[in-house]
Amino acid sequence: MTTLYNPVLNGFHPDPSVVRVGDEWFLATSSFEYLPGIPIHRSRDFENWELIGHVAADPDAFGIADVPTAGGVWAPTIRHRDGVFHLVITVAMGRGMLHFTASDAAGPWSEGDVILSADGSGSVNGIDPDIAWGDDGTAYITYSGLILSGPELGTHLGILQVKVDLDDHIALEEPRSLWSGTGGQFPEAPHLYQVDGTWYLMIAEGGTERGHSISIARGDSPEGPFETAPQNPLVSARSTIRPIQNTGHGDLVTGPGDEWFCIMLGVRPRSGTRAFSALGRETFVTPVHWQENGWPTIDPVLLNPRPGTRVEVGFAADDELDGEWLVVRRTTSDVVDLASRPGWLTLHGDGSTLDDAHPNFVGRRQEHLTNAVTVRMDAAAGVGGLAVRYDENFHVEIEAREGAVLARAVIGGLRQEWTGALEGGLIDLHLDSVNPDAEGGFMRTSDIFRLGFTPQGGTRVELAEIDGRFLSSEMTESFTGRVIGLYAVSGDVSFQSWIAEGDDE
Ligand code: 6LW
Repeated sequence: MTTLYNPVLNGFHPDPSVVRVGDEWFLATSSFEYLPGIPIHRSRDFENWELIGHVAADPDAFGIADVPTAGGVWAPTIRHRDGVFHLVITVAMGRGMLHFTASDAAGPWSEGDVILSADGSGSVNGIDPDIAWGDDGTAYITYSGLILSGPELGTHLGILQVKVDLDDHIALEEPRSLWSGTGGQFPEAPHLYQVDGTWYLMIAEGGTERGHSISIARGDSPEGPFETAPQNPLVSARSTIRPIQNTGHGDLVTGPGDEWFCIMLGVRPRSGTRAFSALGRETFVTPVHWQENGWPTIDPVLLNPRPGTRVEVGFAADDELDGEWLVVRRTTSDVVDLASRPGWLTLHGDGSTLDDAHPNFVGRRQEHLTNAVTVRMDAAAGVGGLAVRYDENFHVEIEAREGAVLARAVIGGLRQEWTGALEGGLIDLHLDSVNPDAEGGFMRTSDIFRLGFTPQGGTRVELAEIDGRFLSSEMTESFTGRVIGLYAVSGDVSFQSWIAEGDDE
């Protein structure tokens, strides 16, 4: 019996798409400004998932070297046909709508071809592309695009479709409008399925926040017309106090026993008022049931977090960092140096800071609501530290230099700093995310950051406590989630170890 852990993927893994190939399942999620981009997870039991690779590691593959926050690599669809994996995405404010292929989902993937509009003038203009093939082999791209309507609706998002030539990567027609849901804002994330000869079009509507939902329609052709299901929406947490909110953006798949499931995104806001989601949008799963009337129902998502984790990393010269480490709009090799000081990870500061678009920063998704990270750093030759980043405008860090330690909170345009004295350069830095409820207070927040340091041979010094709510999905404009990592501002800053312990208490 498959255990359905929820989240399926902890930490920011939004806009999930899943495909089954025999007795293996492959999950692709959005990655925005981070690289390597579009993580691919594989499962052989639909319960345990492992990161097996990424679609691309170079910012030029997506066109995100200078992409603004909230732009970048948006929602993928992953499918498999005749031995080939197909993945389509839109890089918002980047290369546009792209089509990647691979014979192995772990990679290597192709370089990505722009799907051109019918007049060849540039990318098909839309987001959340789905790829599906008709019985005659016609390839369809179904996506969310701008529809110009009359004075009442003006310009709004709707579900569009084009037939495409996947050899020349060009649309074979002008976009056609399909069913666009039940009237919710932002119809998006369309996926087409043929089940027992009937075509189903499933979409998200309501927007990716608290109004998010999943709706479905069906017809005899992949081109429609589609009739709406009587029981839409199939999924929504809106107006509930469910612990998993914003549920939507789903993809259907069969599990090990050929039963059906829906993989989707959601958030886990913490605090009595279900207020702030520190980790961003994560991936969840729930059972689907097909009724006699040919319509599916989808169960509410039930929270069932995996056990806590302890990640311990030593930086050996002959190792590469594993794929969980992320950099911002750069390649990892451009930021990380594991060679010049064997046993240490060295970052070479160039004056850029966490306020900038290209920081010298390498980090890992925060995957648990309660978290404690400790790193050993040599601050003798530079300025750097340990940070939790949401984006350039929302980050919290503890920073060291010869003789001094500083905690800093950057929240929108506001900055606050706390300073401490340090003898010598070798230091342990601590950045904890503490459950506020465990501290006895009923607080309308996600967590409390606790920043401190331990000088070599000394005892831990607490430097600052900072309300965590401002680094959450609800407070920032970013579509990502928290990433905790190492950074350098100037000089050569070396780190010897990384220990991160977390659970979902
Ligand atoms: C994604 C779309 C969305 O493409 O946000 O709010 C975009 N809805 O479905 C990025 O996650």
